[in-house]
Amino acid sequence: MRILTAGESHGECICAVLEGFPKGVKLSEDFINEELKRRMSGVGRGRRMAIEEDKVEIISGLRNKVTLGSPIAMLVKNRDRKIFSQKKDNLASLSVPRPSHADLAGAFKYQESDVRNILERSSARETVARVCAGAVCKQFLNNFNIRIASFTVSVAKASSTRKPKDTAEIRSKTKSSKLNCIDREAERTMIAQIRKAECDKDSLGGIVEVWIEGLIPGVGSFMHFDKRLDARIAYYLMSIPAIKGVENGLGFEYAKRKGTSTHDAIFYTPGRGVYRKTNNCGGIEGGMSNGEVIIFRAAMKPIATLRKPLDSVNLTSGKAEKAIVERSDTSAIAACGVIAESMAAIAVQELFLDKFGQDTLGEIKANYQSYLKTVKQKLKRRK
Ligand code: EPS
Repeated sequence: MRILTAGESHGECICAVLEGFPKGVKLSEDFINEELKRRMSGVGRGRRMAIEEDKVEIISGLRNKVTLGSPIAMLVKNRDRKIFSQKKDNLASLSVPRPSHADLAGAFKYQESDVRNILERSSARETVARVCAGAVCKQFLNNFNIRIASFTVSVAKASSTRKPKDTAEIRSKTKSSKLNCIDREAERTMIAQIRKAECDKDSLGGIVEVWIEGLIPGVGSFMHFDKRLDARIAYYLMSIPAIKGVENGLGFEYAKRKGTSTHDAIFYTPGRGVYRKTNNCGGIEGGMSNGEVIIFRAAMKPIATLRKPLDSVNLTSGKAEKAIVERSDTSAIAACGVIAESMAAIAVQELFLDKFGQDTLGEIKANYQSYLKTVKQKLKRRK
């Protein structure tokens, strides 16, 4: 399966194409729209979200709501479209790059002095396409009872230590949250921090946690580096704009511990089969799912655009100036969780298809069932 996205922040639309998506999967457009709505919400989002009404149009790959195996193309129209018409757009040139944005490196790379030509594509608006693709993959994974959920762990220094039991708890608790949070008390502090940052014309980052539940052991592979499940998920999470760190399981904390007290010991009873009492490695060993819940964290830096801009340089005149001030978010942490879920869904589906086949859902289900039998037989033999 391959995924491509296209579109500029203020172009006609944002698009996603999924090639190699299996035939026979029933897709709900409503579900994709619910996911898009989740991406738009959350305290700290900017005025653009009040303009847009992100709704997907599926323009190929389906017949009677069921996938054909042909490329699935989706588009979401931008209401705030200004560029890419045949007419001259009258958008002012932007010559002073924002520190921490793609502006300066992009201007070097594409030999530009107008960073408008860089920021249109580097804008996090592109994540609309990823959420569409992720929502399609989630619906495929649903056939195998694989559930994906996320929650906000922290905003700046305000953090929650609450651990959920499972994805069902994450879903039910985050549903009514304004910040994709499972901890109401911590959420209040997080919201207060965002409100303060808004007043201070500042921006904030945070940490999100993603849970993937129900994946059977053996998805991903140690046979080659690019087939490792942890590597694939980390790569895709790292590709989300503003992400600066990714952890699996205990992550960086693991490095401080001793092996004897931290590795997840293996137990067996005839009733339960093989099981673990801990999940410090976050559901992945040797680049493969081990049957435990898969847990990742992603750290988002503060949004690059500041209403109290930092020092920069005018690329046309070479003179010192304050960076450009564009409309932006104060915090996009709630959206980040939804996007992280989407990227995790894409990564998991890719390696799931590597193991169980690509063409039709029926074939993949048959392969899955026969593999499941061998896993169960192995457990029985140990009785
Ligand atoms: C975003 C749309 C953008 C920004 C934000 C996310 O819209 P506009 O630039 O018109 O305000 O609000 O993008 C960025 C933070 C960025 O750095 O580009 C969206 O749809 O998520």
